[in-house]
Amino acid sequence: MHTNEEIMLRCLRLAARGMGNVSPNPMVGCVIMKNGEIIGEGYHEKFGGPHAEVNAIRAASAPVEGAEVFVNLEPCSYYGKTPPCVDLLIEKRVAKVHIAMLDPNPRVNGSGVEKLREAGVEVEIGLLAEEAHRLNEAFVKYVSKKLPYVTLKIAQSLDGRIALANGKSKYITSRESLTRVHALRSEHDAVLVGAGTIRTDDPSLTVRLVEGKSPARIILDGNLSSPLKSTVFNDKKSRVIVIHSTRAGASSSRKMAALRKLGVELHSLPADRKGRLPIRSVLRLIARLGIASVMVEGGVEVFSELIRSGMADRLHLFIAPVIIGKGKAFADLIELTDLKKARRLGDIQTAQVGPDIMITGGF
Ligand code: AOF
Ligand code: ZN
Repeated sequence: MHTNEEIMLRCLRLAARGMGNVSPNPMVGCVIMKNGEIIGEGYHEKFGGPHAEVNAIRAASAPVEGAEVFVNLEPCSYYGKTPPCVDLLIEKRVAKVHIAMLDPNPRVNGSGVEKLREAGVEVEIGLLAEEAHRLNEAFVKYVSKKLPYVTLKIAQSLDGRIALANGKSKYITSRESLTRVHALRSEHDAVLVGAGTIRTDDPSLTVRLVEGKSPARIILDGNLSSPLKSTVFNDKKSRVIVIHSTRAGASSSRKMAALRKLGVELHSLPADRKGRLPIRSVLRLIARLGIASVMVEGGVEVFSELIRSGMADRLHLFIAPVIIGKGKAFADLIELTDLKKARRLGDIQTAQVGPDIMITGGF
């Protein structure tokens, strides 16, 4: 026999198989039970493809009439790229639906449950709600705030440096950490760096050490100063997006044409008084591009600004057992006079990765 919790856990496991392929849609898994047996299961496999409920019903080995359906997100109630799952569940005359969490998508948000109940289908909400929220944290933020979920990935020395004073930082952490970073990249829709990181590191920002798709690469380059020969502009491994200031756009038409020819997407924003791209507008723009999660990989300016503005959601800090001496710390541009105002993280986890320590925390 399976407990309801075990079955919902199975939904979450199935859902997670869609990681990297469904965003900006949620990861959803569905299990159908009849007489204490699993008669069908499925998950949302691909963005734009059938929803979890549809796949589970299609896979069912027996009629689903009178069955109990488990799904980690409220079934949808509107015509998107696919017809409403709620209609299908009603038409198939299922008896009961167990939902881990309501769909924060304003087009659903409770109306799926309402429609099911009106049609006489029993609904239970809240089983493993916390786990379900965590799995779809990026989707929840994206759909309810129209902002991407922001993860900071930082590699530093034992003495807290992400680079030498001259900017050199390749490589502070181990190959094992780098492999972990590639896995994290593949779980995000995009990676983001400032133009300084492009100039000093010339990173590729792709996924090479693990299986998985390379995320879009976003470069914050207010002045359009990144060299045309930079690796990101030339390797054609994934979408490249440059965000620059409106003013730079007006005076750099040759460079912009050259970048476009390389397949780079260009977007502009008005800079602030100090000539910087306002981070909130940057994130809004990223969300408008359909990107629900971004992993930020440098440098000091971007990290400091995201932390200061409270726009970062999660931190993955890799600490290598190496001492560098004079150099840069990731939040060097933050200056406080009151310790009470310092950003303290919660939900801390630690792990050893090869010779390095990985600390994960929530802002
Ligand atoms: C999914 N997969 O298994 C469920 C979703 O454009 P559509 O038709 O794919 O609809 C996307 C919305 O459907 C999504 O934002 C979410 O609110 C809801 N549920 N979506 O991609 C699923 N159950
Ligand atoms: Zn649906």
